[in-house]
Amino acid sequence: MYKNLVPRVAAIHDLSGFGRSSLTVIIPVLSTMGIQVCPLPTAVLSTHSAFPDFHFRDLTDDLTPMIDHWKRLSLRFDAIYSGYMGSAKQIDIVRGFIRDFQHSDQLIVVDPVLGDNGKLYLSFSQEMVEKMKELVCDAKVITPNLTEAALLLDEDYTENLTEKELKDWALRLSAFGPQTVIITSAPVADKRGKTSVVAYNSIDNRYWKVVCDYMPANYPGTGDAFASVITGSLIQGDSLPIAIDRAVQFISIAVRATFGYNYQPSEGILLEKVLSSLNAPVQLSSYQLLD
Ligand code: PXL
Repeated sequence: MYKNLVPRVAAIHDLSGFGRSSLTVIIPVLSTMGIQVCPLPTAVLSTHSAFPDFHFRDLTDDLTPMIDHWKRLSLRFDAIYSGYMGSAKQIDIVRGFIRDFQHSDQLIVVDPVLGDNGKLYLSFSQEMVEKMKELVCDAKVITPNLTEAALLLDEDYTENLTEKELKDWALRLSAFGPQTVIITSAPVADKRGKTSVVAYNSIDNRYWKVVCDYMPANYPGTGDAFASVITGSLIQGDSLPIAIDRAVQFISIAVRATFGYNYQPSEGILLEKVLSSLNAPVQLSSYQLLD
């Protein structure tokens, strides 16, 4: 069996022309981390869906012929990484892709992109939530934010969750199938101005937490950057807590590089200014092992 000279990822996400989200974030992050990205675009949009009047081209009918071509080429992927889906129907196609291209030692990351701040994204309905519940079953790693975790678990969205409840949500999500669950935008009880990432690994039954400062600005695409750093870091062989630490540090640096400007948050974090920090050694690691 041949080995890829550079680790290779199949990236199943949309391409939004403006606003720094999805593939326009995923490709530079993973390329900077030394990973080849092969996009399988689920949709093409003029901008991400937070801008009014965006143009949307669903590529559901193009996925199967593109996948069939990759099969004829016998492509081998070290990781499969999915995110924003163009339609609920695509999820069966993506599940078929995972079945057909799966091999041992392969990383399968599903970022169950559905919503944020307690709300579904504009382009989605409950049907997408139900199909996403199926897709997460095929993943080894999932990276929901708090809103997506609530939607997948049929829980009401609340920011009043204790650490014990967050651990319970992560455990219940891993019962869908993934070995590793990473919940972002997790509240930190009694600490206003802080946010956290809580993770669970069912292989060793350990929970991890990384806390960082909360910045009062909403930049679309930060979830894509976060999940991309997690994917790149795990491909590079990092442990789960180090992968989370690297992703949190990268987002923190990117948000700080952006926040001081008088700038439209809908244009996304100023990724281009901070990409090179991905190649710096991990600075001060701050993860905690939870009881
Ligand atoms: O960042 C997630 C995302 C991806 N793709 C599109 C989006 C969003 C979030 O708004 O609109 C098209």
